[in-house]
Amino acid sequence: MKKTYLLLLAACLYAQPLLAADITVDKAWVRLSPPVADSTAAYATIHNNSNTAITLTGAASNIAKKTELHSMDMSKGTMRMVKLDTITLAAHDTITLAPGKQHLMLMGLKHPLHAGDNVELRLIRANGTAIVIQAPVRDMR
Ligand SMILES: [Cu+2]
Repeated sequence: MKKTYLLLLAACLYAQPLLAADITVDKAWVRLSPPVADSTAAYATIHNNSNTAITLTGAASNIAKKTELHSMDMSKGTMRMVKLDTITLAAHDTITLAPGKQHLMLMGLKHPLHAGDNVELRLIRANGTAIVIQAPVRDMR
């Protein structure tokens, strides 16, 4: 019993740098696109755990030639995608990248995706550092 507790404690201590990260990302996933499509979107929930605002200035992925921050905009009755230069998370803010909302746009896919693949996504911060995420490909049809 005591041994288990100590192991758990060790695991917690080991994990602390991760927990202390100012940005954490969960529920990341990439939409499975039709084989003919050369772009797709990725979604995630991003938490700012810090006391200061954090600005994301871009994104990247190893499977796409270009990855952009996008939002959806309704104008003249038409929904269209708009490229965002930045996404800012206020202190202790959480933003949800989701279908029909803000998302990461993966353009120029280097190879067709398959459900269950793991895709590496990088969120680039204004200070030049990147948050690296692994996101599974999901078939939402
Ligand atoms: Cu888009």
